[in-house]
Amino acid sequence: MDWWLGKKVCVVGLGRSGQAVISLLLQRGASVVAYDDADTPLPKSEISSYEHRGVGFLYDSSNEQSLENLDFDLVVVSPGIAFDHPLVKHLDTRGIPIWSDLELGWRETKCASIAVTGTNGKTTVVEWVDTMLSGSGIQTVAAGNIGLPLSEAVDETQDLDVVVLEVSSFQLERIDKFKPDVAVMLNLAEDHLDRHQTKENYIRTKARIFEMQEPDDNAIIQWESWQQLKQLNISIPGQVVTFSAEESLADLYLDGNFIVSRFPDWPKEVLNLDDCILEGKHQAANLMAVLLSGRAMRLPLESMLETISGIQAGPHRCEMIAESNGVRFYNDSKATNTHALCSALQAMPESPSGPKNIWLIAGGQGKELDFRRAVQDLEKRVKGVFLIGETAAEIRHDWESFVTCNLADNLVKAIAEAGRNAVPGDVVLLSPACASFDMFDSYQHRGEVYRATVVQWIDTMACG
Ligand code: UMA
Repeated sequence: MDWWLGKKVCVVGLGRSGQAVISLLLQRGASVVAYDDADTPLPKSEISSYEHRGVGFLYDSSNEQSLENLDFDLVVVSPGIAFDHPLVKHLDTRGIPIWSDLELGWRETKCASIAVTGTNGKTTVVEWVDTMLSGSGIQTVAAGNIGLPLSEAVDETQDLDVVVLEVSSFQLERIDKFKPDVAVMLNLAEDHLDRHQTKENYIRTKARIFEMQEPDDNAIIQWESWQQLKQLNISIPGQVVTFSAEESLADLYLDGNFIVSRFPDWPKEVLNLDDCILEGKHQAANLMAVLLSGRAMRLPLESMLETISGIQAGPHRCEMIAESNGVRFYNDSKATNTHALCSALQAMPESPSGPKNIWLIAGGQGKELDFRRAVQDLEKRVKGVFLIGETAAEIRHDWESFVTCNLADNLVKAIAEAGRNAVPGDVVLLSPACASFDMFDSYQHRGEVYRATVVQWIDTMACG
């Protein structure tokens, strides 16, 4: 606490994380100056309330002279602030330390931490680890990219045993001493190239989750991701354990329907997936990461299995939302990249007449990803595609040689077209492979609109 007294901190970004960071810093006695590129990032009343609490606001970051007069001990950036943001870059060249909200929150956290990163499945694994730990009597909270900024959860951590963190590549860009007791890396596929430019940059940033770990710390990593790190000569200082849905050299792997272990103190067949309510190899891999997190926390296997058997996929993740005349409608709005789309296509139920039974709705805001990576799964599973949003034309260009692609004006029309084409045994799947922000507030909003529109469309068909 004393360390913060009189320290001058610049907080960049006034979204949920920025505001949590300001509150934490004020509580610690630091003096805060805030900056946001938006003209009105907050309502006037909230700005006044911050000013009353002593927060200064920097309104013009383009004036070089006024920037020269700025003197800070520290800058804390929100995840949405890119590495090359002009103000942050300027403060960086002056040698001022720059932390992400994650670094600040972690330094102030009073309990152990499990941090989960990777391209797809992070939120799911964080939720399941949180459920499993709570089910075993461990006091925990889920925070980070999942929605609750770590800085907002800091006070709570003094009464907790462990905080389970979803960690994004954006947050890992500006860490310094961040060292989770258990670091988990799931799959690594192309994502956020609009921010990181190359897949290599993206992987290197993700790998920073292990960077400060010591030999006693636990590093849990998907086997295939580990190979990708090795190819880039990135080593992991902690104790590595691996899992894989494909490779039997991993410590936990998939053999048919069984999760199988190579640990001498665990049974060979750890879990029969028929006893779970989950579909797809990607969910099996997520379960393995959860089991290994529990193992790192020294939970007895029996108590883990008790909670895990009841676990279900969360909303917007390959979620069946309706069935009408033998057609099943799935909401996979959480799929914001090509890799997640492929996992969904592989996980969808097949029709008795064969695997090609999916009417896919995709498209949205792009992240400079390569949509062609999905063509193999599209050819195998998809009857037709309805494309929406900013990327519709680009995706049609990449896919039309492999599958019939139609442009739709919006999600409502895409659902109506897909529904009209579907026959009993078919699946209508929303799995956009894109961010949602061109048409919706978030992936959750997109999923809710999909759900409501599907229900309405089915009702109209039933009446009409
Ligand atoms: N801003 C600027 N300049 C910029 C960019 C943003 O001034 O160049 C300002 C905006 O005007 C806005 C504020 O920054 O006022 C928004 O900050 P932010 O984008 O960091 O968003 P937060 O509300 O703080 O939410 C962040 C995460 N957002 C991002 O990573 C983009 C949330 O993850 C996270 O849940 C939240 O912190 C709590 O930890 C969202 C996300 O989309 C869900 N994450 C990406 C993903 O999952 O793919 C990584």
